[in-house]
Amino acid sequence: MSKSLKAQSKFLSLVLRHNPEKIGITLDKNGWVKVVDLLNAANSHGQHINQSRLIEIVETNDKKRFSFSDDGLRIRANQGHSIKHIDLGLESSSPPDVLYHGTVDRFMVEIREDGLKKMSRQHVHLSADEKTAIKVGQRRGKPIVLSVDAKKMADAGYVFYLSENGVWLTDHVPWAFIRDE
Ligand code: HQG
Repeated sequence: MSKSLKAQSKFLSLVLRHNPEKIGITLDKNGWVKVVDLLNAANSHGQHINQSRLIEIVETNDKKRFSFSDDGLRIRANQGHSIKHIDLGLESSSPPDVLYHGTVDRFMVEIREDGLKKMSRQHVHLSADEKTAIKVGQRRGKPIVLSVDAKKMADAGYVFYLSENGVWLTDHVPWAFIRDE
């Protein structure tokens, strides 16, 4: 991704996941905003994005963070929201036996006590492959990869969702279901 595509993608993450008020837009309860409203608001706040540029950002995004609605008129972030009222309307899904979470040592004392919490986001984020978890942990320092007994959790009644872009989401992972060896 070129630098400005990356910068524009970060801008989209900010307004579509965390802070739409920054540019004076509101998201509907499922996280959608009209493309035309987003583009107008972005351009009046110094982000020069037109329709074809927006399509380029969505299509080239390394983690497929955004989706257009089927009719192409609306856009939303696929996961990662911190805004509380957003319901992505995801169906629950049966997870694989093991899912992974990347973190760093400085959180481990609390994680051992409380398990994985969603912190400021709407869900705990997990991945089906270790490589992704390493990258997620690396954002904060030397990565630690935790293995989560997802199948056991599901059997015990915990609910999992799979986002449009392949991220596994759940509300809380108690320490009893985590292995850190
Ligand atoms: C940690 C990025 C203390 C948790 C990534 C993490 C991901 C605890 C941090 C997505 C804790 C929360 C999400 C507890 C968990 N006590 N710390 N009990 N439980 N933590 O950013 O998973 O590029 O909200 O380990 O790639 O790091 O934005 O979650 O370190 O997919 O699309 O608290 O964000 O994707 O941090 O990252 P985050 P995350 P995007």
